[in-house]
Amino acid sequence: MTKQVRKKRFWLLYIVMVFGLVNCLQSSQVWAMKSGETHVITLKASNLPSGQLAYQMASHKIKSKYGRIRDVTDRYPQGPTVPGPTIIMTEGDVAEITLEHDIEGSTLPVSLHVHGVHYKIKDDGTVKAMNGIVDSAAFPGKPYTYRWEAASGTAGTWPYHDHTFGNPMLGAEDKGLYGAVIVNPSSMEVTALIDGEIVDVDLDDVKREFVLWMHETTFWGAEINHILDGQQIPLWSNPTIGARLGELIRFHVIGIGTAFHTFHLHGHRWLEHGTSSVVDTVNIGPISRKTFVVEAGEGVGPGAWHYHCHVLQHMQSGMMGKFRVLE
Ligand SMILES: [Cu+2]
Repeated sequence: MTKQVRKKRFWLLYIVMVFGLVNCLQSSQVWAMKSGETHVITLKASNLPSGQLAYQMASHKIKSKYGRIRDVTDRYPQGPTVPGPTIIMTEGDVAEITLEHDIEGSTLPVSLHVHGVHYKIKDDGTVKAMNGIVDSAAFPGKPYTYRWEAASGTAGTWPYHDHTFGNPMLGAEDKGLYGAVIVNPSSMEVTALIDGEIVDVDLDDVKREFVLWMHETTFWGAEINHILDGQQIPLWSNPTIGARLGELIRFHVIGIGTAFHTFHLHGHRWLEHGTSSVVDTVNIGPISRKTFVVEAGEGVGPGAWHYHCHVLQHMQSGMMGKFRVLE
């Protein structure tokens, strides 16, 4: 083998190795979560078998800034759910969300109005009479595409909901057309109280997230299970939720409707968001939300820990569930 051939082979091998490494890093979750990705989503406004309105994830593809595409649609339930799918982004990401009208027997516009992230007025999810520009909504056979930008400074848990269906000024958010957007900070770290210390928790260490909506006298829940690659599990009303002792669990508690609530979880305490104040009960008004991390059973051990709204009339109406912590 001549020196020239050896040199050629060396460079060929070098290129193949670098290409392989880049591909490998890109497909790994860590790399993917920290780059400015584009979420190409198709969401349907649909009905549950009971006829109740609900959103459904039809397709979710994540495009990396290098053009690589991952299809994560199978993380979502196959049918419509209440609450609707949780859309998870990282600061720096963009979402292009096409909403399809799949509501039986209706030609009324249905929309997506989001809180917290950046978007242009055409993506407001309101009717032309309200935004002065366009009916920012889907009609039967005429989908509408929204663009959301999870810009720097928009980290947090935000609601999205309909703003037009059945009532052009209000929409049908209280009839099942709502869901959450979680914008994770680009640092992928959040502050939490763990073993009595205020520490920064790496979000990659959180095993499960529970999204609990407080609507009138009922909790409506969903689990995001990171042990199962981010699988979203519908939990429906007043659910029993569960974790293993010592797991880091992130709660997202959001209000919707007209009532004011106090969310309380037995045996656990956490940091009031953005403060060093240790609490075990938080106030939740309509469309306000609280997000916090707990270590399951920390200092108290396993058990069927009760969670409930602490407004007495709501408790009396059954607004409660269990947080089962297993050994
Ligand atoms: Cu309540």
